[in-house]
Amino acid sequence: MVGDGDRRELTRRGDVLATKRREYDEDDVRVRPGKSSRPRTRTRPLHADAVDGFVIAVDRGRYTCVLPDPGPDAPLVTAMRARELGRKSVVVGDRVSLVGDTSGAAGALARIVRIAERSSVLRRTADDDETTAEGRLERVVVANADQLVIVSALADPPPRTGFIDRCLVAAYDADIEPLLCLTKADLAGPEQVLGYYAELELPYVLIRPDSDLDALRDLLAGRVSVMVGHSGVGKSTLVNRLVPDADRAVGVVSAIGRGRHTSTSAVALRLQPRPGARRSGASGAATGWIVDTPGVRSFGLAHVSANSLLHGFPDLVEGTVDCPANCQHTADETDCALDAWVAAGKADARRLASYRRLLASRSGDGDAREPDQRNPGDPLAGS
Ligand SMILES: Nc1nc2c(ncn2[C@@H]2O[C@H](COP(=O)(O)OP(=O)(O)O)[C@@H](O)[C@H]2O)c(=O)[nH]1
Ligand SMILES: [Mg+2]
Ligand SMILES: [Zn+2]
Repeated sequence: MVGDGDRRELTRRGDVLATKRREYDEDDVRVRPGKSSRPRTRTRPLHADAVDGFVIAVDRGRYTCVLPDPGPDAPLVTAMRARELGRKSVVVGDRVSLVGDTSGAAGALARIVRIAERSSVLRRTADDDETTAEGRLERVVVANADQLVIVSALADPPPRTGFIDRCLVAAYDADIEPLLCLTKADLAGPEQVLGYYAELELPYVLIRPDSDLDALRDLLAGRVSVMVGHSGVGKSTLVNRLVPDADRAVGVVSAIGRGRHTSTSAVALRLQPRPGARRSGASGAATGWIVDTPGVRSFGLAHVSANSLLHGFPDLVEGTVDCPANCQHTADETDCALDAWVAAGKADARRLASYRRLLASRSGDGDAREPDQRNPGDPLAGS
């Protein structure tokens, strides 16, 4: 179930209804009338002195922020929410305005007074992370991501195209570019997975223990990338190779966040431009960010319409032009044109099956069963 509260920042484009709740800004904040006879001001000062921050970690009401382009050793600023934010949530990836003590000195606490409009929003599934207060409250995992890095091993554990399909739908729906990152290429070839996606122009990289990561680094440079993948596929190994001091970075975040770093919370890690890579921007540094989402198993699609789900299946889109009006494209729709489309060899039957599995799972959003029980017939198909 996705409650109203979960939808408050949901905006979608195109054919999908925008359900954005009215956004509050500081002009809305009523200052309580004081005892003085001063005329009542309806607005607060606009915090002209506020500085920009980028939220890299969230832990129990404390937000770790970096100031723009401060270099690798710049202090991290710890902030709390200002009251005028109202019920607006702050998540990793948010670009915020900070006032107060932004020195980053020990014990210093700044306040977040504004959240910039988000260019994208990724939500986790309803069943993820009900163990922490933040997890129960907020289903937005990351804001402003440019790229979703879908990490899948080619073996051990075997690739699950159902999971990849779900991620692709979430990425296209959120207007985030997908990148398929196939790990353990030393153990198995990518032919089967790539064959399944042959009709899609899906960018991918192959990772093996001895491969240099230049191609991946170039794709990550200057962007905010979110990494997602099942346990055991090699995410931590990859992060540690990309960001050799990742553990230290997380440690710093944890110390500032007043406690243990919870393994379920997302953390943004700064990527250094690789030596020799072309540099961009006035600052000369094409800094990228990789967001690790350890507790996120998958992304929620409950809010995605049947037609928007199709964005993850561009090979099927053309097959729906002969569908009756309001066709839900499910297996129960006797006149759905997708069956004929597949029968005519225009698309892979496994793709239609995967699309329909997503359609079905979306109603409950978050099938609690193991992938193997869900898709007994097709070893590639689990989600
Ligand atoms: N053969 C092989 N093993 C890998 C590769 N990447 C990671 N592993 C191993 O896979 C296991 C799981 O890796 P880990 O990074 O912890 O996965 P995570 O759960 O996604 O963070 C570890 O034993 C790694 O050493 C790879 O490219 N090739
Ligand atoms: Mg790991
Ligand atoms: Zn149809």
